[in-house]
Amino acid sequence: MNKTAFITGITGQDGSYLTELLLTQGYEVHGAVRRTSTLERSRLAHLYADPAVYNQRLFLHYADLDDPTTLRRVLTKIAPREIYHLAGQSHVGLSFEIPETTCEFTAMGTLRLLEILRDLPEPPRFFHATSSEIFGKPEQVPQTEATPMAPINPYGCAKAFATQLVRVYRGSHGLFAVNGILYNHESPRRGENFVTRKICRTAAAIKAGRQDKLKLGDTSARRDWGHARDYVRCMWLALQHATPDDYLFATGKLHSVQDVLEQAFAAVELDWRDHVETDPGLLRPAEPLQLVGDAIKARTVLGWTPQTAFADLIREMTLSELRSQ
Ligand code: G4F
Repeated sequence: MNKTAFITGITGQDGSYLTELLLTQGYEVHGAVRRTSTLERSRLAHLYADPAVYNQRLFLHYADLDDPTTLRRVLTKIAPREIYHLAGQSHVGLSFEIPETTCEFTAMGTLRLLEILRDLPEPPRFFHATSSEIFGKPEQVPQTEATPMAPINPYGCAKAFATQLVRVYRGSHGLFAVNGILYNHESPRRGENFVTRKICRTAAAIKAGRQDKLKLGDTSARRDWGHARDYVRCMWLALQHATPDDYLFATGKLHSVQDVLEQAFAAVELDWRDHVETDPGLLRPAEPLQLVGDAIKARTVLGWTPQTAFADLIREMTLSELRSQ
């Protein structure tokens, strides 16, 4: 079997864990990087610095979702069996500030990629990392693959557009195209502007005496948080199945931002009440109420279950931050 994979968003949290997984599965891994990426300091640095891996089994190409000609050239040359499409502007709060950029990359970028795949002589299997944000403020709790899409922010709208197009290209053009509806997934490699990393990082900085206050938005907001390492495994499993379909990946458990605070500050033996302040500027114009998923289909069809408990995730993230103080 041709074990060549191509990843958009390879330098991100999920891209780096997925690269590690695919390398251990014997894949040759190719990734698209933007010309502005600084690889030495990226989440791929350990692989980039390994002469047995970089340019032997891991290859990086300058290509971008807003430059379809380059993407087409790269994909024609390497002819991957699998594509994992993880790239895009993924910060919900920021999508209210830069809605056009968000839609350009997240929605149109996906469409451009699907158009390229359609023309390839042997279209690769395609995984699209979509989001629970497509559901907006769902009436159905927990959500499933059948829950209607009704996004409430620009990011969710862009993802809903891309998700539906993946279904169209699967149905109308016969592509092996899969949507993975991913709920929040975190790790020590999470971007610093997402709430779990922000809290864990600041708790460690306060412990180290380098900071005193942590400013947050809505601490009563609740999410279904899992570990990114578990979520890249389901991406791979979805592309190994005999037929393409949509799958929802979630832990099924809701926790609040407040719970993250309690776990993170407990890990550094501090009381969060002494350090946390509300910043109205961090409140969002609209918040989902109960984004929690039922991953029964992924469990029964793909054999996927998340392995990491919420408390262990937050503790791992906080201790990792403490080590880098
Ligand atoms: O960590 P967050 O920014 O993640 P959010 O908005 O849920 O989005 C993440 O998960 C989605 C999957 O469901 C992905 F599609 C998306 O790409 C991204 O990965 O915020 C989580 C919650 C929100 O309710 C937010 O309002 O935390 C609340 N929050 C409170 N204070 C904050 C803050 N969020 C951030 N980023 N920063 C704060 O200071």
